[in-house]
Amino acid sequence: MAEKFTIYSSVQSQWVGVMLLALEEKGLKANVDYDVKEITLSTGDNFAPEYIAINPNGTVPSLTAPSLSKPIIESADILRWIDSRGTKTLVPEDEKRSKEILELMHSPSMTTNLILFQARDPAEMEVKKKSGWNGFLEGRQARLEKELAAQPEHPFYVSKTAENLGITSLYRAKVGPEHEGLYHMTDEMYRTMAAGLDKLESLIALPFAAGSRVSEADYNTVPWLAHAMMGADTPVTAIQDFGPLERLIQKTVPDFKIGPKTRQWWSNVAKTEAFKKVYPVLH
Ligand SMILES: N[C@@H](CCC(=O)N[C@@H](CS)C(=O)NCC(=O)O)C(=O)O
Repeated sequence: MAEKFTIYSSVQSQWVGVMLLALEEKGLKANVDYDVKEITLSTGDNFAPEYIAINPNGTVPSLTAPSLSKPIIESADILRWIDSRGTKTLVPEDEKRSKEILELMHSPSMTTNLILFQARDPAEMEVKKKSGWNGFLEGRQARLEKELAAQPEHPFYVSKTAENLGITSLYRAKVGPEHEGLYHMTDEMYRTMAAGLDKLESLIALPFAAGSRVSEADYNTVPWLAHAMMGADTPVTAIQDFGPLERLIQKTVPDFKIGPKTRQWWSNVAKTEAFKKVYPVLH
């Protein structure tokens, strides 16, 4: 029997979805094939010194196994490691196309944090301040300040605490002129996201992202889109409803549409068993 491994997962995470889709695809079972450690992002468990020792980026997912000399800390690499147990099934037919899709979906300029935390005008900012994301940012900030107090010179805590405070302080402040910079930056970022989704439309092969069968190209893209749709307040069971995400982006790019290939691809991939197991609802 293959060795048992450990996954560091979070129900609050987008990129954990890549790993979960791979586990379902391979038919691996929690507690039998692997142990699960749940990391609560809203209380900054990912910033605990013990977790930073596993993943110096303080992100989820991570995977450890007795045969690995060090943890795997990138979702795309985790998928490949899981896929390499037994016969590989997630290798793309069109490697070049798949590489481009992975680079696009994982690029910092496509971050869905834009949708979750940022605002383009005072009305959006007021809504964000009243949303659950406020508590999420405060929970992280409290944890980061605690860890920084314990290790004041630690480069990770120094930079992460300052980074998180940048956005948290805008949530704390009365909505006013100091938010103007955020609005401008957010608008620009929505333009970039719209262009990225147009690029995805041009890259999708059909019926699946990189050819005739499901591959890593699909399972690195599904979590992005599911999380973006959730962040756009799509009803969580409305898996095929791109309306809320389109309207959100159209506020910056009026003629933006999720294209026909992307729609067809999403409909195809949503029929896979792994998708149905991991995404009974958008998250
Ligand atoms: N490139 C990494 C990104 C992982 C990542 O950013 N994960 C998010 C959750 S979806 C996270 O852990 N964020 C915590 C933080 O940034 O503090 C991957 O694909 O695994």
